[in-house]
Amino acid sequence: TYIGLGSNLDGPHRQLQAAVRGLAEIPSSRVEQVSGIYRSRAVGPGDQPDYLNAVASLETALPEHRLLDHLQAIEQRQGRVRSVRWGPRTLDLDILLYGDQHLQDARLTIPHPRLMERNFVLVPLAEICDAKMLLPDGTELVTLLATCSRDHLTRTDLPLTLADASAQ
Ligand code: A4P
Ligand code: MG
Repeated sequence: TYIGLGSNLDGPHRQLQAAVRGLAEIPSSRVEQVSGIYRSRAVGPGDQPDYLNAVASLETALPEHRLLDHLQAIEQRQGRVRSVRWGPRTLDLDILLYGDQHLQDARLTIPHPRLMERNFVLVPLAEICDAKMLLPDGTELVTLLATCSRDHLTRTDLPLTLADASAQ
Protein backbone atom coordinates (compact mmCIF):
# COMPACT_ATOMS: atom_id res chain seq x y z
CA THR A 1 0.00 0.00 0.00
CA TYR A 2 1.26 3.45 -0.93
CA ILE A 3 0.34 6.64 0.89
CA GLY A 4 0.79 10.12 -0.56
CA LEU A 5 1.78 12.87 1.87
CA GLY A 6 1.34 16.56 1.14
CA SER A 7 1.53 19.78 3.13
CA ASN A 8 1.69 23.46 2.30
CA LEU A 9 0.91 25.14 5.61
CA ASP A 10 2.33 25.52 9.07
CA GLY A 11 5.81 24.06 8.69
CA PRO A 12 5.35 21.54 5.88
CA HIS A 13 8.58 19.68 6.67
CA ARG A 14 7.59 19.27 10.30
CA GLN A 15 4.12 18.17 9.16
CA LEU A 16 5.51 15.43 6.94
CA GLN A 17 7.90 14.19 9.59
CA ALA A 18 5.08 14.07 12.16
CA ALA A 19 2.90 12.27 9.62
CA VAL A 20 5.51 9.54 9.17
CA ARG A 21 5.59 9.11 12.94
CA GLY A 22 1.80 8.88 12.84
CA LEU A 23 1.90 6.25 10.10
CA ALA A 24 4.38 4.24 12.18
CA GLU A 25 1.80 4.08 14.99
CA ILE A 26 -1.09 2.73 12.93
CA PRO A 27 -1.99 -0.70 14.34
CA SER A 28 -1.37 -3.87 12.35
CA SER A 29 0.80 -1.87 9.97
CA ARG A 30 4.44 -1.16 9.31
CA VAL A 31 6.04 1.68 7.37
CA GLU A 32 8.41 0.05 4.93
CA GLN A 33 9.94 2.93 3.00
CA VAL A 34 9.63 6.65 2.60
CA SER A 35 10.66 8.64 -0.44
CA GLY A 36 12.61 11.86 -0.43
CA ILE A 37 10.76 15.12 -0.02
CA TYR A 38 9.80 17.09 -3.13
CA ARG A 39 8.84 20.71 -3.43
CA SER A 40 5.98 21.18 -5.88
CA ARG A 41 3.81 23.96 -7.11
CA ALA A 42 0.28 23.90 -5.70
CA VAL A 43 -2.43 22.51 -7.94
CA GLY A 44 -5.61 24.26 -6.88
CA PRO A 45 -7.36 27.58 -6.55
CA GLY A 46 -5.80 30.91 -5.68
CA ASP A 47 -2.35 31.80 -4.62
CA GLN A 48 -1.09 29.01 -2.42
CA PRO A 49 2.33 28.28 -0.99
CA ASP A 50 4.34 25.49 -2.61
CA TYR A 51 3.76 22.00 -1.29
CA LEU A 52 6.14 19.49 0.13
CA ASN A 53 5.19 16.02 -1.10
CA ALA A 54 6.41 12.52 -0.38
CA VAL A 55 5.22 8.93 -0.68
CA ALA A 56 5.46 6.14 1.90
CA SER A 57 4.91 2.43 1.54
CA LEU A 58 2.92 0.76 4.27
CA GLU A 59 2.49 -2.94 4.91
CA THR A 60 -0.92 -3.20 6.51
CA ALA A 61 -3.43 -5.80 7.57
CA LEU A 62 -6.16 -3.16 7.95
CA PRO A 63 -8.97 -3.07 5.42
CA GLU A 64 -9.18 0.07 3.24
CA HIS A 65 -11.75 2.01 5.23
CA ARG A 66 -10.09 1.30 8.57
CA LEU A 67 -6.83 2.55 7.11
CA LEU A 68 -8.58 5.71 5.90
CA ASP A 69 -9.97 6.24 9.44
CA HIS A 70 -6.42 6.22 10.80
CA LEU A 71 -5.10 8.53 8.09
CA GLN A 72 -7.90 11.01 8.75
CA ALA A 73 -7.23 10.85 12.50
CA ILE A 74 -3.60 11.77 11.81
CA GLU A 75 -4.74 14.66 9.59
CA GLN A 76 -7.05 15.88 12.34
CA ARG A 77 -4.34 15.62 14.98
CA GLN A 78 -2.14 17.77 12.84
CA GLY A 79 -4.66 20.54 12.67
CA ARG A 80 -6.20 19.91 9.31
CA VAL A 81 -9.12 22.22 8.67
CA ARG A 82 -11.20 21.16 5.68
CA SER A 83 -12.48 24.11 3.76
CA VAL A 84 -11.94 24.58 0.06
CA ARG A 85 -11.39 21.55 -2.12
CA TRP A 86 -7.74 21.56 -3.16
CA GLY A 87 -7.21 24.49 -0.81
CA PRO A 88 -4.09 24.80 1.32
CA ARG A 89 -3.70 22.28 4.11
CA THR A 90 -1.39 21.36 6.95
CA LEU A 91 -1.53 17.71 5.97
CA ASP A 92 -3.16 15.58 3.31
CA LEU A 93 -2.81 11.81 3.42
CA ASP A 94 -4.10 9.94 0.39
CA ILE A 95 -4.29 6.23 -0.23
CA LEU A 96 -2.67 6.04 -3.66
CA LEU A 97 -2.68 2.28 -4.17
CA TYR A 98 -3.83 -0.61 -2.01
CA GLY A 99 -2.33 -3.73 -3.51
CA ASP A 100 -4.05 -4.12 -6.83
CA GLN A 101 -7.40 -3.33 -5.30
CA HIS A 102 -9.95 -1.28 -7.24
CA LEU A 103 -12.67 0.28 -5.15
CA GLN A 104 -15.10 3.14 -5.40
CA ASP A 105 -17.70 4.25 -2.91
CA ALA A 106 -18.81 7.41 -1.14
CA ARG A 107 -15.67 7.64 1.00
CA LEU A 108 -12.95 6.06 -1.04
CA THR A 109 -11.65 5.77 -4.56
CA ILE A 110 -8.70 3.43 -4.96
CA PRO A 111 -6.46 3.78 -6.89
CA HIS A 112 -6.40 7.52 -6.20
CA PRO A 113 -8.12 9.07 -9.24
CA ARG A 114 -5.48 11.73 -9.89
CA LEU A 115 -2.42 9.61 -9.24
CA MET A 116 -1.42 9.17 -12.87
CA GLU A 117 -1.40 12.84 -13.79
CA ARG A 118 0.59 14.16 -10.82
CA ASN A 119 4.34 14.41 -11.04
CA PHE A 120 4.52 15.08 -7.30
CA VAL A 121 3.06 11.59 -6.78
CA LEU A 122 4.70 9.62 -9.59
CA VAL A 123 8.27 10.78 -9.05
CA PRO A 124 8.49 10.07 -5.30
CA LEU A 125 6.53 6.82 -5.80
CA ALA A 126 9.16 5.67 -8.27
CA GLU A 127 11.85 6.09 -5.61
CA ILE A 128 10.35 3.43 -3.39
CA CYS A 129 8.72 0.93 -5.70
CA ASP A 130 9.68 -1.26 -8.59
CA ALA A 131 9.72 0.93 -11.69
CA LYS A 132 8.16 -1.95 -13.59
CA MET A 133 5.17 -1.77 -11.33
CA LEU A 134 1.94 -1.53 -13.24
CA LEU A 135 -0.31 1.41 -12.65
CA PRO A 136 -4.11 1.16 -12.64
CA ASP A 137 -4.49 1.39 -16.39
CA GLY A 138 -1.85 -1.27 -17.01
CA THR A 139 1.01 1.02 -18.01
CA GLU A 140 4.35 0.61 -16.30
CA LEU A 141 5.29 3.37 -13.91
CA VAL A 142 8.56 3.75 -15.80
CA THR A 143 6.67 4.56 -19.00
CA LEU A 144 4.63 7.27 -17.36
CA LEU A 145 7.72 8.70 -15.72
CA ALA A 146 9.40 9.10 -19.06
CA THR A 147 6.69 11.46 -20.24
CA CYS A 148 5.79 13.12 -16.97
CA SER A 149 6.86 16.73 -16.72
CA ARG A 150 9.36 17.74 -14.04
CA ASP A 151 8.14 21.32 -14.15
CA HIS A 152 7.83 22.95 -10.76
CA LEU A 153 9.05 19.81 -9.04
CA THR A 154 12.38 19.67 -7.23
CA ARG A 155 13.77 17.09 -4.89
CA THR A 156 14.86 18.65 -1.63
CA ASP A 157 17.55 17.47 0.76
CA LEU A 158 15.15 17.60 3.67
CA PRO A 159 15.28 14.42 5.71
CA LEU A 160 12.20 12.22 6.14
CA THR A 161 13.34 9.17 7.93
CA LEU A 162 11.98 6.08 9.54
CA ALA A 163 14.76 6.37 12.12
CA ASP A 164 13.42 9.76 13.19
CA ALA A 165 9.96 8.26 13.15
CA SER A 166 10.85 5.67 15.76
CA ALA A 167 13.09 7.98 17.74
CA GLN A 168 10.28 9.71 19.48
N1 A4P B 1 -11.18 10.01 -0.58
C1 A4P B 1 -11.54 9.34 -1.70
N2 A4P B 1 -10.57 8.55 -2.13
C2 A4P B 1 -9.53 8.71 -1.27
C3 A4P B 1 -8.23 8.13 -1.20
N3 A4P B 1 -7.80 7.22 -2.12
N4 A4P B 1 -7.43 8.52 -0.20
C4 A4P B 1 -12.06 10.93 0.10
C5 A4P B 1 -7.85 9.43 0.73
N5 A4P B 1 -9.08 10.01 0.72
C6 A4P B 1 -9.90 9.63 -0.28
O1 A4P B 1 -10.47 14.57 0.71
C7 A4P B 1 -11.84 14.51 0.47
C8 A4P B 1 -12.34 13.08 0.63
O2 A4P B 1 -11.70 12.24 -0.28
C9 A4P B 1 -12.03 12.43 1.96
O3 A4P B 1 -12.98 12.72 2.92
C10 A4P B 1 -12.04 10.93 1.61
O4 A4P B 1 -13.22 10.30 2.06
P1 A4P B 1 -9.89 15.78 1.48
O5 A4P B 1 -8.49 15.40 1.82
O6 A4P B 1 -10.79 16.19 2.56
O7 A4P B 1 -10.00 16.96 0.41
P2 A4P B 1 -9.00 17.36 -0.72
O8 A4P B 1 -7.70 16.68 -0.49
O9 A4P B 1 -9.03 18.84 -0.84
O10 A4P B 1 -9.71 16.79 -1.98
P3 A4P B 1 -9.17 15.66 -2.87
O11 A4P B 1 -10.15 15.52 -3.98
O12 A4P B 1 -8.80 14.46 -2.10
O13 A4P B 1 -7.87 16.36 -3.43
P4 A4P B 1 -6.53 15.65 -3.72
O14 A4P B 1 -6.61 14.98 -5.01
O15 A4P B 1 -6.07 14.91 -2.52
O16 A4P B 1 -5.61 16.91 -3.96
N6 A4P B 1 -0.77 20.39 -5.16
C11 A4P B 1 0.47 19.93 -4.88
N7 A4P B 1 1.55 20.51 -5.48
N8 A4P B 1 0.67 18.88 -4.01
C12 A4P B 1 -0.40 18.25 -3.40
O17 A4P B 1 -0.18 17.32 -2.61
N9 A4P B 1 -2.81 18.09 -3.16
C13 A4P B 1 -4.05 18.48 -3.44
C14 A4P B 1 -5.20 17.71 -2.92
C15 A4P B 1 -4.28 19.62 -4.35
N10 A4P B 1 -3.08 20.22 -4.87
C16 A4P B 1 -1.86 19.78 -4.58
C17 A4P B 1 -1.72 18.69 -3.69
MG1 MG C 1 -6.98 14.29 -0.22
